[in-house]
Amino acid sequence: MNAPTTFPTPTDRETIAALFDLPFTELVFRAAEVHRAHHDPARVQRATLLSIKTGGCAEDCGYCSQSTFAESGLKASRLMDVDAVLAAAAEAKAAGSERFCMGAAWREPKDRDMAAIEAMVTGVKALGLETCMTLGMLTDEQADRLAGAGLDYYNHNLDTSPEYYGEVISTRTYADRLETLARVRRAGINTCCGGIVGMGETRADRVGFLHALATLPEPPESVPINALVPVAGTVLGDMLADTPLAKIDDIEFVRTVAVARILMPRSIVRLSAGRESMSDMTQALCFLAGANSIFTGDRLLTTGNAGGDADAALFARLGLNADTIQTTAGAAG
Ligand code: SAM
Ligand code: DTB
Ligand code: SF4
Repeated sequence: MNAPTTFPTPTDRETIAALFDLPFTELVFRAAEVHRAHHDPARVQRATLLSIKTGGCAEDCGYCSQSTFAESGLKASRLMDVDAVLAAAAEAKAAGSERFCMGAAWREPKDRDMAAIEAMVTGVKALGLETCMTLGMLTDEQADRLAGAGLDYYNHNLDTSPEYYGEVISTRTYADRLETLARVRRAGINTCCGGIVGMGETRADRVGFLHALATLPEPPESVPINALVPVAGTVLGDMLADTPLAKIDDIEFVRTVAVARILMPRSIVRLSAGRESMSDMTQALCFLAGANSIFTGDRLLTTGNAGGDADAALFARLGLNADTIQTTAGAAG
């Protein structure tokens, strides 16, 4: 048997573009090799999302149902009570989830909300779950407070390439995003940073997006790859309905996951939003190409998700997370 071939991890756009251009089977094969060298290929982490503050957001992200610029009909609500959040987390834990991700539709948190946010972090951790928060831009002081509460991960996405960003969002810049990511890092919190494909970006933008992630001062520990969930009343959701924008091709989506895996070998790559409209086979290809986390449960933040029963059936069908199965896994981490 031949020893696995190793390829250096590329950090320039040309080499990353060349990876995307590989024959599909060769690209997935290389990604699977990288995956096996660093992770157990038969284990997929389950994370659960909760929208702790929904709607009424001042940002104009063209994909988002929660922006005040969208006409999605979503009713804005206030920050949830700590007890209600902890009850939802306990349910997620009982359903087998490992990480609990709390999302707020804020441009940035207000200092008056920070005490409740800290209580959510400590309470969810006490249940034995990993904690993740996504609250928008942070000051240094807010990042330190989250770290002090014991927050494990902060999600803050770059979303797309620096070149395409302005086509999707005008109320903040790529540099703003990078600044918050640096604050999170400096505070000692793990970063969860990824983006969305299928927003009308080109292959070159997907190259630029993954290049930006992989060349951060330190690669993100978690990399969510979302497929656009079209929401009526949002700029991008309406473009998809009126067909100037086509749904991302499944093969191109798997290629994106595979390149992310190759560029960030040790990170958790999460097959995030968009699974509801993906076949089991496409999801299986994503797992083969190195995705090793999903959002489970029947809701994401405001849109539907495949749900616990569907996920249990998928995992059983694919033999994932069956503790009895021995694999040729490398050490995780
Ligand atoms: N307000 C915070 C922020 O934007 O950083 C946190 C919540 S926001 C909803 C978290 C992420 O969800 C966004 O960065 C985006 O990548 C993703 N997202 C939002 N709407 C989406 C959609 N319709 N389809 C796919 N991903 C979406
Ligand atoms: C991420 O990258 N995907 C999650 C999480 N981070 C917070 C959010 C997906 C949201 C999908 C649209 C919705 O349900 O509103
Ligand atoms: Fe607000 Fe986040 Fe939605 Fe953008 S993605 S509109 S920042 S909730």
